Order: sequence, then C-alpha cells, then structure tokens
Amino acid sequence: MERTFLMVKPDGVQRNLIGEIVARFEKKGFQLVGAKLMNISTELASEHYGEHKERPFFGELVDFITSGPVFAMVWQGENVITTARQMMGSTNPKDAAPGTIRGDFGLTVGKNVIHGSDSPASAQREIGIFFNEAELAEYTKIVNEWIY
Ligand code: DAT
Ligand code: MG
Repeated sequence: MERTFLMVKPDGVQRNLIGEIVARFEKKGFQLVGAKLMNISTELASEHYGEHKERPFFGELVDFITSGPVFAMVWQGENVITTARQMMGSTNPKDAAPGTIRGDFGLTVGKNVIHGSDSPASAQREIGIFFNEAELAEYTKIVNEWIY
C-alpha cells in the first residue's frame, strides 16, 4: 500500500489545527502509520528542503520550519500521495480551493500550514529522514474492508 509523509507545520501546531488535519485524512479513509510532535534542527530542515537550496526564500523557509514544533506523520492508502496533495491544496493558499486545508486555513505562502510529499520518490526519501522502522506501525484495520 502506498505511503506518504505529511507534516503539520509550526503555524498549524500553534493554531491548534493538528486534530482538524488528522481528522480529514482519517475520515477520507487513509490509515495512520506513524506520528510524532518534534522540533526540526537546521540540519534536518536543510536536508528535507534540499531541493529548494538555491531559491531566494530558502533561508526564510528553514527559519520558519525550525521556529516551533511540527507534527510529522506517515499515512497509508490507495493513491495517498496524490490525494493528500489534492486535500492540501495549492502551495500558495491564495490559489488553494476552499475545502482544501490550505484553502480553508491559510493566507500566505510562507505560512501554509501543511507539508506533503509530491511523488513516490520524495515520499520514500522524506519518510526515511523523519522516521525509523520501529516508529512505523504495521497493522490491519477491519474498516478497510468497507473502504476497499
Ligand atoms: P509544496 O509545499 O506545495 O510542496 P514547494 O515544494 O514548491 O511547495 O515549496 C516548499 C515550501 O516553500 C512551500 O510549502 C512554502 C515555501 N515556498 C514556496 N514558494 C515560495 C515563495 N515563492 N515564497 C516563499 N515561500 C515559498
Ligand atoms: Mg514540495
């Protein structure tokens, strides 16, 4: 089953959006595999956002993501990578459709509430830098028989 890495950013944690965001993915039918509240070091932030190293906003991005705890998660389910991105909405909340997480809870690109992997390769990479195997739970949910 496909897995993705999702993270409530420091603004979402401070604004008490963890429960709301977890509830959306639960209700959709996805299965939580791992989760933790944690602080991100500058080193981890630079690795996670390595693809943006040359962008003018990189410094700001690292400062923001290390400014307070994040809620890091691994979710599993059919097509979860693409569907989670759709549920998050466009990167800039001003372009994100109502009904999406960024569309409902964000106003500016610098504080857009949630991160989600954008491809199978980035999902694998990001899960690997945030979680070790022992932190991920392998289990069967009976309700899956009513989802799949
Ligand atoms: P996404 O988070 O939708 O995958 P991304 O990978 O292009 O978007 O960028 C990573 C984060 O960097 C994004 O969530 C917010 C920030 N960011 C992107 N473009 C930005 C910009 N033009 N100015 C400031 N921050 C930006
Ligand atoms: Mg991205």
